[in-house]
Amino acid sequence: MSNTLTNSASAKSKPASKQPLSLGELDLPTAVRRHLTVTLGHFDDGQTPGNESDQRYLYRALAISVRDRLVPEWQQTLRRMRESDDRKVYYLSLEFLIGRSLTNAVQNLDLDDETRAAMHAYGMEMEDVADRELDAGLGNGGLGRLAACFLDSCANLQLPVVGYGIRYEYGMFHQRIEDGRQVEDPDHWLRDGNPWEIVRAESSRRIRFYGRTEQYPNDQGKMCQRLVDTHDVLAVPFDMPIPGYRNETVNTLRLWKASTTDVFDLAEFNAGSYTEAVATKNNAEQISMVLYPNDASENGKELRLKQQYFLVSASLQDVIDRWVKKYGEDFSQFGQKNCFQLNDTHPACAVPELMRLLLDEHGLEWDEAWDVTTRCMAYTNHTLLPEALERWSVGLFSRLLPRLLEIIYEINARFLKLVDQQWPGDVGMRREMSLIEESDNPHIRMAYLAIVGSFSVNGVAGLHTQLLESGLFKNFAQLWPRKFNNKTNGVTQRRWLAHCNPGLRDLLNETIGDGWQTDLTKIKELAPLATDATFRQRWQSIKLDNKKRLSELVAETTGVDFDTSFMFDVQVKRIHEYKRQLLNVLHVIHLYDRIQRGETTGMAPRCVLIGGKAAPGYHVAKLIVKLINDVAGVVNADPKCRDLLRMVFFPNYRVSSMEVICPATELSEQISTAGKEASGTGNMKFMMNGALTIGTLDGANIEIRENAGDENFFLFGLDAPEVVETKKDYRPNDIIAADPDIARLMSILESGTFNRNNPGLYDLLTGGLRSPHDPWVTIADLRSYIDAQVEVSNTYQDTAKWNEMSILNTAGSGWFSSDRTIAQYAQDIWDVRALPPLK
Ligand code: B1N
Repeated sequence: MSNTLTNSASAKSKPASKQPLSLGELDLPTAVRRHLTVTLGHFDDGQTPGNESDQRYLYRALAISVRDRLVPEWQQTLRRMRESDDRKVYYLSLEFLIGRSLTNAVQNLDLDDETRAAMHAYGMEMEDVADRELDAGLGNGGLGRLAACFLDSCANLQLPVVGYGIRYEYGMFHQRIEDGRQVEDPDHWLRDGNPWEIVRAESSRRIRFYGRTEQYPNDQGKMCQRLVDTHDVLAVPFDMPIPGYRNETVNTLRLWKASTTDVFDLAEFNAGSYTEAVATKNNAEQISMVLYPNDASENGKELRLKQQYFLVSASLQDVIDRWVKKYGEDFSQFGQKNCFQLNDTHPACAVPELMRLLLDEHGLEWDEAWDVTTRCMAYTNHTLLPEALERWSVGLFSRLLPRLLEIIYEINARFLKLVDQQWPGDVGMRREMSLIEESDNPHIRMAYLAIVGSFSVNGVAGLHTQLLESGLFKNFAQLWPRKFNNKTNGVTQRRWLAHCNPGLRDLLNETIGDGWQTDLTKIKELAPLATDATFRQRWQSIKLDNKKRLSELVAETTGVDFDTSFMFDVQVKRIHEYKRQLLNVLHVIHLYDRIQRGETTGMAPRCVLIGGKAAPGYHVAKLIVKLINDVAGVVNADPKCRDLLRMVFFPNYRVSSMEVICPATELSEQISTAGKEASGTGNMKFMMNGALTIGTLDGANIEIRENAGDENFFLFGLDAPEVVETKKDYRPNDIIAADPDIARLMSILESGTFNRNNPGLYDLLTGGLRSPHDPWVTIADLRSYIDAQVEVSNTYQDTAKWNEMSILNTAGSGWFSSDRTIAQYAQDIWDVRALPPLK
């Protein structure tokens, strides 16, 4: 048998580099068999893979075979990038929450049928093989998943965008529940190898830490700065393909791994400490070892700052190196031709680092360098929570990054002159706006650094941007009103509808065509069908199938039986006080109380599912996890609840679990304290999949309600200004005493119903709820929440009505495609267009 890998006569006559690379043209079954046997050295007997380990081999063989198909388009796209003189964008992010790649590639390459058939030959379903892939969990939550959705949309729109991140050896920890408590296990996601990455050692970069700056005269006698006595680390790039949707475009996510520079400490080496010298390798590799598992809170650790600088310096060097190779040392157009989008302040060191590279390594003058820098940096803010605003101690900074600190001081000095021009003599304003927060232990305000160094500052939902402009960044918005803009988040409908909900995908394709997969505004064509009884029937039966799938997963992972005739009521997101999982639990306790008292008329049976990870050091969040598990334990064991209520804590919530959860959800819980959730993106995934939302006027909920129609959204609670007002005279104990339902549910919680053997266990939580200083004003919203849940219950029992509202939610979700969000970034901020095809 001849194939393209063996040397044919004609191939011999061509130079090797001109021979066609046709590995990707092998039919899929042949490719899989070849990789299974040759590449992986696994079973060559063609027998059905029986055990899990065999299936993992099959997964890998399939993944490599699919990757082979991506490679030619990937190379083409890289060439299109290189040959284009148009502006390019670099999305700098400490997090990319990719999840699985196989099914995404299969879908985007239109290989579904072929793959299915190839797996059948092994007696396997494609889905079961795909299930063997470990999630790439290189992110905490919304911010990291947003970065992944953005890359998908950029590839879909064929935009010249490269993602830059860190190749963490250990991603987001694995969560296990033991005696109702969260236990963290390391996530060694690379243990079986990663078929989706290609290492490019030849493009490694040197990153320099510590040391000191020194003045020296350059060739022209000009005094310049340089760093000496640094401790260096190598950044090695690993590239991952980001396939566009059936458009012959494959973009790149470049992830940096830290490694030793291989230049051993010679003194130590010669002193015979060979092993010690080799062991320094370990030290260098710490930098990319583990993702910090804190969502929306900073921690001030030196290693985290090292990670940030490591990412930023490697990526900027990479871009500048390519620039110099193409255009030489002329940087006059660099700002017009490049744009760096900073995903929160985590990569904000990019501002002083680009300055350093331009000043110290490429000889630009300050004004020129500043002009270039402020033309190409753009900053996205993702949170208003004060505890998440990054500040780095000047002491730490001066040790780790001495030259960067000098540059930051200079940026600040010049900036404060501008402040003085705007507000002459106003020392209070200088203090407030300074990049340095003065105290005994001064800190650098990274958000201010990012604002001063960027030409664009954006929030992630309408309300969030308004609050930034009127609150947190008020002075800056006054100084530079045109810098500020809103870009409401979105999610990719290809993963979060087409892939995760194949039943609904097929129904949509059949009724409105498949154009929505690349243009979600088309989904509004569904709206007229909301009143069509047969269509509603089909809609409902798809939901039921999805509920069955989730119910099986719940049974497998928790042993709890989720009755698919009940309403599926879901809250999945990081566990955080501001997200108010406690409010949800209080409502469940209220239902439990009603059931105990036999007051169940009008109550729609529910399965309540809560999932999410707590930051390992966040004590209160971990206690909330314990409470959820304890309440679930009591509810599920109570025969009186049997026909009306079930509850689970879903363990180890991650991207691949959301792919099963969101298509099955009927009620989406988006119940944060108004003004606290910057946007939310889970809310959008649920809406797309036909869930109705019960929510506050917070983040993107406001826009969800506008797009679904007020009548198709269960609104409750205080709005953001009312929360501020309420806090001035907040007396939760009075509210509890005055409302019998609330008084009763609190007394059930406080009497030890859920902690029989552990009195006082929840005092911290109940004390918080009763405190006049509770920042989340949970009790203030409880009555309104309970009432809205009654509304939900009543509506659910009118099946036709519920389905109509569900259809209208999906039909209204067109605005929430990340394709729309990215088109806005491309237009308003980046000023970039689609890559032209190769000439
Ligand atoms: O970013 C998401 C938003 O939809 C969410 O509302 C918002 O909470 C989330 C420090 C964060 N904000 N800040 C973070 C993550 C990791 C970390 O170390 C902060 N995450 C958000 C997307 O815009």
